[in-house]
Amino acid sequence: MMKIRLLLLFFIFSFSCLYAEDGSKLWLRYTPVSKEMAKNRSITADAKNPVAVQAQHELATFWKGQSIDLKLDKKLTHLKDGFKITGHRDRIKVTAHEPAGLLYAAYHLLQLQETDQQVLNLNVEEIPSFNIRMLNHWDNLDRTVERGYAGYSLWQWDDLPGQLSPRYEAYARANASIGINATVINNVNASPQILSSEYLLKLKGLSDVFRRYGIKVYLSVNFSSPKILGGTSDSDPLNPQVILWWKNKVKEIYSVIPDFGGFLVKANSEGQPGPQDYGRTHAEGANMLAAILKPYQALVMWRAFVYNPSTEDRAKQAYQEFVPLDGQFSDNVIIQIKNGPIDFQPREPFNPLFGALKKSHEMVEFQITQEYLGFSNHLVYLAPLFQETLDHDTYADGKGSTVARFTDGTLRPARKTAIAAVANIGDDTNWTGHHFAQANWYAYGRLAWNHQLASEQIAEEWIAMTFSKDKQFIAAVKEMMMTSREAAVNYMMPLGLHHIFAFDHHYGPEPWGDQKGGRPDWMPWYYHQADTIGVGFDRTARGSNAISQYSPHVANIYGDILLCPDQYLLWFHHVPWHYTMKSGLSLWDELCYQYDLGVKQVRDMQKVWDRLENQVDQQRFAEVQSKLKIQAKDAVWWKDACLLYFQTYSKRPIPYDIERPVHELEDLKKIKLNMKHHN
Ligand code: BDP
Repeated sequence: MMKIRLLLLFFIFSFSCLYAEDGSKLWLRYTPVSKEMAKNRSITADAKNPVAVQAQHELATFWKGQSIDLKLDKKLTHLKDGFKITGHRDRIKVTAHEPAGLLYAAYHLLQLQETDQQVLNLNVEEIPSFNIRMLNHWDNLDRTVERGYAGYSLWQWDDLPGQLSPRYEAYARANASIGINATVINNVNASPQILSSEYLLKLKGLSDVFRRYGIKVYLSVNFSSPKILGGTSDSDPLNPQVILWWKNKVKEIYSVIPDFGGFLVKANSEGQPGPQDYGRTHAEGANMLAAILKPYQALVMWRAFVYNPSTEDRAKQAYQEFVPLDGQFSDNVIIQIKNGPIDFQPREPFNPLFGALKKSHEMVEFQITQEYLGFSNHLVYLAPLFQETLDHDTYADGKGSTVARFTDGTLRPARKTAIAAVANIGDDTNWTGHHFAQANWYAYGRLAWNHQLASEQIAEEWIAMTFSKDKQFIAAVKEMMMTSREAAVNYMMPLGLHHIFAFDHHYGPEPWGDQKGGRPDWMPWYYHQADTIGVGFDRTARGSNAISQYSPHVANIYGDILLCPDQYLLWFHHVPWHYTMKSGLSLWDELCYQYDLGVKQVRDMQKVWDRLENQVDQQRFAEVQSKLKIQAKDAVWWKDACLLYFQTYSKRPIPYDIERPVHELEDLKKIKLNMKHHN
């Protein structure tokens, strides 16, 4: 009896081990076809290119249908690196213009298979929305990751190029499976060292792996590299010695990485060097590099994230610096613009630079890593945030001038269109710290491929491939994901509040924050402007007039307190506590209910997840469950901190039908987390 029991236990144990999941496979949990099945199939490719071979290999290993023919057709230029798939499950023809298109088609087919979709009469044509679909890693050479919450950097510089971690290929494959075709591997606060000959050889090791998956490597460069690395007298972009140094450096890069993509530059921003150090403009700096890269068909992504403490409203500065330069940038420069005018807040209106630049190429930069969204502790599904920005109508060229259409080549023809996002990837086993943060990497890739996809659909695909194909399971998890971003906005910064985070590390609330000697534009009070009359930043004509940077149609709506949507109210207006909101409540009461709603929404997320316990493997279930507990506690922390603090100004009671605060304001003010961020 005892023996049988032991045996039984052993079986159960090995069974659960077999199915134990640690998240390392991401959404790529395909199971290989049996040897038997593999024998009777034909998966052919007429191209010998390594990317095409990879496509063939993926299908040969995982596709459960009969025959697939992969073909390149040089005439089909309109496809770009997209693809065409025709036929039915057992006889499929894939055509592409680029080898990468064949690979994307392979993953498309596998996605259909893995999500149980009909593969009967296929007639699919997919053309990507943007030419360059890019990840930005903020990885330092010492393997710390700026704003990274998933362990150390994936790039093991000490071992490169001799030793290649298997994760490089897994990373490239995951990216290719969602259409990402470009990666900036180092921090925008760039070390000049990355351009040393030693590091370029290490980089070659990475780029050789990535190339097989259709991914090009780009670098963030430090504008002072010529002086620091090359010993020139300065790094003035008009100094012939400096230009010569860059020329030689670029030549060297191409001698080791023939398909190198180009440079990303953070210049004259947050203390980084740049052309302004020498009295030159952003355009002069960008164009110098662009001219050198042009013969190689390469690009300069020049960031518009600039601000300094002297401006009266940080939200205005990028526009003020860049609009006067419009028309001066070379055609292989793309201005890389953060989605909102401040900095990756839980919710921001769109950046007014979109559309305002009439003659320059522009691209969106999102942040997948959750610097301002609870790090990898909070479940926040970001597809709705990405979509909100892309679908925003700027009205800059009349109705329908969405951010997506300004950047995808529709309204502003561009040599190359692009989109970027700051990665949330590190060397954690599950890649992203939180199992659900994988969905944000996935969703970004899917939207970069097709910005018309709905967040719901992307969530469904991801859940089915990552967890379970069960319909009820998908519906429940999708609902949880879809509310998660609003929940975060509600418990952190509802109604247009922004940047009231704890200093420096940005985890948790600190609306009272006032660091001695700190820059005013890094202080929460600068952003919330709370006083005994009300709260919010007046950006109307009576205030900073940032509103004037938007097209008149948008400015009229946002600038009018009666028309401004609630979600941006305190972004654009300083509103009295007693002001009657659209709901009929006073601003103060509304604010209280919003915070309370955020807490409730997280509680509901916990309930949904706990109910699914039997449908998720044990490890991932438990890990997500414990993160949700942290999120629920943090939500209460946010609510109490913000309401108790703002109450010192509003002097009004917290409505009696909502949960009472469980903290004392004075205790919350004492919390100092030991989390320095790495620059
Ligand atoms: C801010 C981050 C900072 C980055 C900067 C940037 O706090 O660490 O260096 O953005 O985008 O959000 O350059």
